[in-house]
Amino acid sequence: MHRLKMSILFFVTLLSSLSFSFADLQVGFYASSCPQAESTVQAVVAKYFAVDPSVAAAFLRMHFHDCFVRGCDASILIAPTKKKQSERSAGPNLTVRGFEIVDEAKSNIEALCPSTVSCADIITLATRDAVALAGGPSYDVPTGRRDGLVSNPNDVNLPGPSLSISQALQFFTKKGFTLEDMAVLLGGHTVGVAHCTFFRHRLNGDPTMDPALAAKLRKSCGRRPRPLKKDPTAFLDQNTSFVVDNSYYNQILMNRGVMQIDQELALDNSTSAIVADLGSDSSGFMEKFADALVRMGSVEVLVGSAGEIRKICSKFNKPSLKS
Ligand code: HEM
Ligand SMILES: *[C@@H]1O[C@H](CO)[C@@H](O)[C@H](O)[C@H]1NC(C)=O
Ligand SMILES: *[C@@H]1O[C@H](CO)[C@@H](O)[C@H](O)[C@H]1NC(C)=O
Ligand SMILES: CC(=O)N[C@H]1CO[C@H](CO)[C@@H](O)[C@@H]1O
Repeated sequence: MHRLKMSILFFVTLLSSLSFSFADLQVGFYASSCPQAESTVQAVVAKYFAVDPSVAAAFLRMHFHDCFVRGCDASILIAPTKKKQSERSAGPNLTVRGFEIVDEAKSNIEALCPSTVSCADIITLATRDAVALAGGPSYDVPTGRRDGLVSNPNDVNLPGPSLSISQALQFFTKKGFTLEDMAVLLGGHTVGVAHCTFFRHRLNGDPTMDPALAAKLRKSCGRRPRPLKKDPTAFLDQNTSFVVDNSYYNQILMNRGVMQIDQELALDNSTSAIVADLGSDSSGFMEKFADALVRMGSVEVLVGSAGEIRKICSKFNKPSLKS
């Protein structure tokens, strides 16, 4: 009797580990279970993009923050409640945006195929679509992610804007990325904005910033530091601020990086040659950026029967097991 139970247990364990290893991410994962999944996300992203092209920046940053904390599991989408904090309560998440776009895509998809398409895949697809709309590469992205059951502000450990290249690199190597990958992914700063609080210390006599840019940013940031909600912002790529292109690299080569990490990328001996290459090779950048985004979207994903498919992206289906 006991042996029978043991062997059933063994068999069940074997089965579930097999199904885990087979159920990897794949392009077109929803082709039969929810054929309209990808087009539904695309339509919602396009609708928002038409009004505000900064959605490309919103999704690139959301995707990065999701994938670099507990893997790409939509843990970033969980709304904090009075009783319980979540990743969104953590400092670096304060200015992540685009939540309402994910919610709209999710509710449209739920109406077509309930409990089938994960929120983690919606972030990934929306990022892909927004990047293409903003002039960046068009690429296939594998899907099949599951949504996580944990979202804890204490897990949020993301690189800060004033780190050195070697300090920042530690965050990327932990997730399986090389120095060149990091340089390519930082190309995400080709769109979007930063609040003055993240670069204000560079505006008075930092010799690595173009004095004309410093003067411009001093003017727009004002003299006094402001709370984040009222803090002015500046474009990270001062040349083509809404376009996913390689102009970020040419800007930082001209000392026109806004945050310290951006300028460091051009100045550090370990990355300056990579930056020069990316700046002079537009199609090379497009290809490498797409490839790096696909790999970023595969970091520590949940697949198979792990996690769940959330019905509402900002809430767990069932109470989470851990906090
Ligand atoms: C060392 C790595 C990185 C650091 C230190 C960093 C830091 C920052 C900081 C401080 C901001 C400004 C946030 C604000 O003021 O609201 C920002 C914005 C942004 N980051 Fe990064 N980031 C890094 C890597 C990445 C990566 C890998 C991506 C995506 C591929 C990315 C995409 C963006 C985008 C698009 C924005 C603009 C967001 C917006 O306009 O709302 N970043 N980043
Ligand atoms: C600025 O953008 C234009 C494209 O609009 C590009 O041709 C040019 O090389 C860019 N300049 C720099 C310095 O990035
Ligand atoms: C970079 O290399 C140059 C010489 O090739 C050297 O003078 C400089 O100190 C190096 N900088 C850093 C930060 O290692
Ligand atoms: C976008 C978002 O949910 N931001 C939250 C970040 O954390 C602060 C503090 O807990 C909340 O007030 C914000 O709503």
